[in-house]
Amino acid sequence: MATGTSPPCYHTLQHYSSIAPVQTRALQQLSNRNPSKRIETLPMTLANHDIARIFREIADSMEILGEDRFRILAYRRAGDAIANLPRPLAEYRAQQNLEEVPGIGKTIAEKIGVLLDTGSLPLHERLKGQVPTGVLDLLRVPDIGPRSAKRLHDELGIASLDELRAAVEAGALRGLKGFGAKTEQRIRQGLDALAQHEQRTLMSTALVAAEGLIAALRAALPDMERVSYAGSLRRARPTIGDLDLLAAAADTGPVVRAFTRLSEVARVISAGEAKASVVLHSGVQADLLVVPPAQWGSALQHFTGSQAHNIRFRELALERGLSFSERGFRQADGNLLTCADEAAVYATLDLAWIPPELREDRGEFVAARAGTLPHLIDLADMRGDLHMHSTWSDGRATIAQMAEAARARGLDYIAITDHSAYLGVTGGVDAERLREQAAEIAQINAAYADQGEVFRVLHGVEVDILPDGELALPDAALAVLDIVVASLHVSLRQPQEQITARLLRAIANPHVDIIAHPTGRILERRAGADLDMEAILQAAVAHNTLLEINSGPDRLDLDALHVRRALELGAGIVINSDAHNPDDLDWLRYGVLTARRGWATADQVANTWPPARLRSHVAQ
Ligand code: DGT
Ligand code: CA
Ligand code: CA
Ligand code: ZN
Repeated sequence: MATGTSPPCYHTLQHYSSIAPVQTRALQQLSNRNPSKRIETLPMTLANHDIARIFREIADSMEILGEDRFRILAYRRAGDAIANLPRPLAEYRAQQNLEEVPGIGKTIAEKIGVLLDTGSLPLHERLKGQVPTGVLDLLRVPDIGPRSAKRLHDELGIASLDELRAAVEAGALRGLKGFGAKTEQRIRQGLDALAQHEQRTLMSTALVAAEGLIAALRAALPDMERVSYAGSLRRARPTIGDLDLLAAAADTGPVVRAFTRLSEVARVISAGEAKASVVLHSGVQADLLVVPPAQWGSALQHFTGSQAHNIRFRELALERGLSFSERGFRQADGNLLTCADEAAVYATLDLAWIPPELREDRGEFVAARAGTLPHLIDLADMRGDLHMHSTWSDGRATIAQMAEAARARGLDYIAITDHSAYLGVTGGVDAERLREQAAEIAQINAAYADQGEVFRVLHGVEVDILPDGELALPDAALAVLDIVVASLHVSLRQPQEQITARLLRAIANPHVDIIAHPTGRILERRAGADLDMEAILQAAVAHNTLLEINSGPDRLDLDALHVRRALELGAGIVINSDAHNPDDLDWLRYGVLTARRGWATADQVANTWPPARLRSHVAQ
């Protein structure tokens, strides 16, 4: 028996007769026949994601038209800021704090007002006349920027994705100066990827949205017994398709109604007595299911998934003559065994409770039965953050500010790792500036020591791995640093053999301690480099080089599968924020979730270690 502590599942008093499900279905059909009663009607204001899209279209159009860079940047920033807001824009305006949102200034705030009041914006309408929507669509192809889009339109008359596809098939692109066979091939691949692409939301966006919804629901319904997110978000997938929320209440209707009335909700797709589907202002779809408290455990297990995990789980149940559904275990005699708690669901099949991050049918059942599930790392285990930037390169805060923010978050140490000068990043560091930076860091550490603080700042760098595998700083400059983080930023599309050799060379450099965001992927936008990962992971073990899980919400690189393989081979992992301002330090939680999905324990992650152990490891 793998667990003994969780409460057992209970027989319900109710016996399910064979016709009960039919009755339920009939009732549902009845209620579906009259949907207008169930669907809430909301005033037709633009949702945040509509307004974000309008600003982004303005930026894209202006870029195609070659307008002022700073204006373009302002609209693009506003679009990004609005897309990530937790609350509807109308609320910010009502509270007169629109302009306090970073990325929204006076002009943008006025334009938001016009959009909220009238549903459109003269500037946007005018630009639509100058740049057809189909030309803006061209920018969705990964390798097409504004300049190429403009040329495709002006020189070949292409004004839609379909026309682009036809031009590619006809070989018409090769007539354009600078558009070779290679470019054509990449555009073809981009079009294919776009055709099968399903829009997914970053885990960070979904998590913030889910937490907001849950807090709002709790506030609206103090009597509600339990509420949680489930689905791919609970399993910590890097991106999620839709948000699944589960609540437990004896009376389900009021929970559904409170949910559809939350201010985060832009549109109600459907709403019944126990479930609802809505679209949030962020554009994310959210499903809510409300169950009786006695069924909480089985429902949470079901809606957490994954589908592969659930299928396997149900097979294991059937082996014992139990048929499992979100309501509980049905015995051969028709009795239903309900489970109020998820641990009881697993315990019924002699399995230890399986952390959601592991529920992908990748060996978790064997481990749960044998009692060998890993004790997964937690955010609270993190003691340091070994990759972040300051105003010495492209960061927004000083070293002292980053240090204080990290200390306030409970960390014991950080490494400041500004970019090497090579990237062309504002004020990157060279050997000379590194010496000046060392003096500033020494002062900050001396001040902490004087105050009796344990907190320390390590001195590092994020050095570029040049296209030939050479590093952008000489060994002598690296040798005096506490931590050297090396990363690929340019020429990510080299062929596998070349880019693998390039990274292997960096891993083998004795001064390099950490490889940052090893594959360089950007979620939903750019695939990682074509690396021979097995060779990379083995080299990391051989050279004692740590591999980073970059916690940037659009990176999460290494991904969970590579983390798991790295740990199997015995490689060391670090989880870093790559923060460019103090708030980004909070990203560590996404990195920790990714590590958990990769079956990582705290001890396998080097920045959970005390500083002395870390120092001796990187000194090897
Ligand atoms: P997503 O939304 O695409 O990121 O992925 P999930 O895993 O959140 O999938 P979703 O939202 O379609 O469904 C949530 C969970 O509900 C899923 O992980 C398992 C369960 N589920 C949904 N449909 C089925 C099904 O047809 N069979 C089984 N066994 N489980 C299902
Ligand atoms: Ca989902
Ligand atoms: Ca769903
Ligand atoms: Zn960085």
